[in-house]
Amino acid sequence: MSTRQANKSIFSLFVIIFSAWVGILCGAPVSISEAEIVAGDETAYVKTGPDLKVNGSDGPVTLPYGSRVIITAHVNPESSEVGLMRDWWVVKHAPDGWYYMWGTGFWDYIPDLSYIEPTTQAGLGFIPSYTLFDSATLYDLSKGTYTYYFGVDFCDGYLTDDDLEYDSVTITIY
Ligand SMILES: [Ca+2]
Repeated sequence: MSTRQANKSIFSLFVIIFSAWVGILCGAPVSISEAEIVAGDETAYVKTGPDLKVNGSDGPVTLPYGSRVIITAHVNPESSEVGLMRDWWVVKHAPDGWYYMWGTGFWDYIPDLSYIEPTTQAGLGFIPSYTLFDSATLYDLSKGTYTYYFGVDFCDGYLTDDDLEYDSVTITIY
């Protein structure tokens, strides 16, 4: 299993755990196989769903400290999905833990993914490129490994595997 696949699996595992938690609260059945399908469907998903890149690459990327790092998000929804309301999730796992993005460019530390809130709730549309992070205008990433996640799912304020599509990119600073 590659690092990318492993990281996606970790994220899926959190989705499964969180889905189970939501399912318990809502009394809804939870299908683990659905999350596994999402995790294993990267090719189709990348073409039509959210996409993340670091310095234009799908990664993983390894760079020395002080290198310029630009992380961009793209969305290419299927035509049948344009306009559908979705929760939009932007999350990163940094060396010191999990963060989610709220508003534009503000990150909040969270103890685990059960504290996550949607970055926004909006209809799906085509986004050619949106800069989530640029070290030239913000700060240099400290040494360590970071994995950024960007995804959309059914619009209910919770991160579940309902219609979940996401991408991730990993960057290591040494
Ligand atoms: Ca949701």
